Amino acid sequence: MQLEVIGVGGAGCRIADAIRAAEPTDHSFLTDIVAFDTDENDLNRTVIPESNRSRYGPDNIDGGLEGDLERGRTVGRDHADDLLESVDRPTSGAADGILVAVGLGGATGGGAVPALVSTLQQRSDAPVYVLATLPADREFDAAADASGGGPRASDSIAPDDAPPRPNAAANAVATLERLDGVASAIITFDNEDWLRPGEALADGRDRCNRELATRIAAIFAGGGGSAGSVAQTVIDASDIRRIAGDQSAVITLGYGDQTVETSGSRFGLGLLSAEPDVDTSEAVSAIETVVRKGIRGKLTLECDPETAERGLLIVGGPPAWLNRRAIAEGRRTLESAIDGSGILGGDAPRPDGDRVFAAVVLAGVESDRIAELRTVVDRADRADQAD
Ligand SMILES: Nc1nc2c(ncn2[C@@H]2O[C@H](COP(=O)(O)OP(=O)(O)OP(=O)(O)O)[C@@H](O)[C@H]2O)c(=O)[nH]1
Ligand SMILES: [Mg+2]
Repeated sequence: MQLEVIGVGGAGCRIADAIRAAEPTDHSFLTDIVAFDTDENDLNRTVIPESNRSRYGPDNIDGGLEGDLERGRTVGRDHADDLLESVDRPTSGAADGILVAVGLGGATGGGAVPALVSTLQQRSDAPVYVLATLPADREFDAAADASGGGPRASDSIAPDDAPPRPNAAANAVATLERLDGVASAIITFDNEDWLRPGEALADGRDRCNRELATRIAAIFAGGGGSAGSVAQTVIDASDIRRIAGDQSAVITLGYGDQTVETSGSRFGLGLLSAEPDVDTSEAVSAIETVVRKGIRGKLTLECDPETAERGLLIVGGPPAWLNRRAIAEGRRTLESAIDGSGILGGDAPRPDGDRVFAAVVLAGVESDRIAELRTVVDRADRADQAD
């Protein structure tokens, strides 16, 4: 399918950059990529062309809106309409989906995205998906330590490190609530789970963004229309729409891949043969492995796959490796892993690829992590009232 990507705030713009870098060379799927931020420095660090970037909001702000979500909402509401006109979006009409990327926890992205998504929904028939990161505990815990008289969090933070964000959990929960009923679906990525123990966000975020972008490309690049090879079962924009729904379902993504031999026949005839000589049992085993990883491995938001209402499986890779029976079996594996009713499966040939992959979409999941963030916020509210 054809996807427009809009990044808002520091995280959103960096994630938009990463998605652009992850676009397969043999399979373009992106229309326009645009970036919006109140923070000029962050915006200038993106590789998105200048004509596709827009700085907005009050002048003379250094470092964004520093976590003040109410301010972010006001600024976002004031600019939501103009922002879309302030950048070049020449091919946006060709998009059959829009993905708005944002880090929940800050003020700029979290403040603006509900208004922006609502504007986009009014202006376009295409679904508007939100791609949202959830904050890691260390962001708000470090801030709490600092205000509690212990070692100041800022003492241990390098100059280019992300600032502590005392409001991150509260902002994330509030923005998620505002997106409910506005976003077509909310694809989530939990920084807490993906950052390594003790790792600062600034050190781990590029790796996290690459992981996330790989999954987004695997799902949205789909299987149809590739130069070399067309999928047997193409997953198109309406399939993704069916699985994602239009009721702001929480979505988590799974992924597994394995590098495979693509140099042609192992007997040295590769240069002469167009199709590499792939052993069926090797192909079946590669697909089984990546499907298992995709369903049972690490998800972008941890949850029990059984809670999912709908699921999608895309198996991709060099065409000679895409064994039909193994892909059909993978679909049945997904079907038995989730409790819901809607399952779709397809393949995505990547003639230039060197790996077999499985990308999994689980939609309508129940997440302990989101419940946990709500509890953190409730506890903080109660403590405030007691003071
Ligand atoms: N995965 C990932 N998460 C990030 C990244 N940068 C920030 N985050 C997360 O996103 C949240 C919001 O941070 P930003 O996107 O920098 O905030 P903002 O929208 O620019 O808002 P303000 O800076 O407060 O005006 C943070 O609390 C982090 O949890 C990133 O590059 N990757
Ligand atoms: Mg910022």
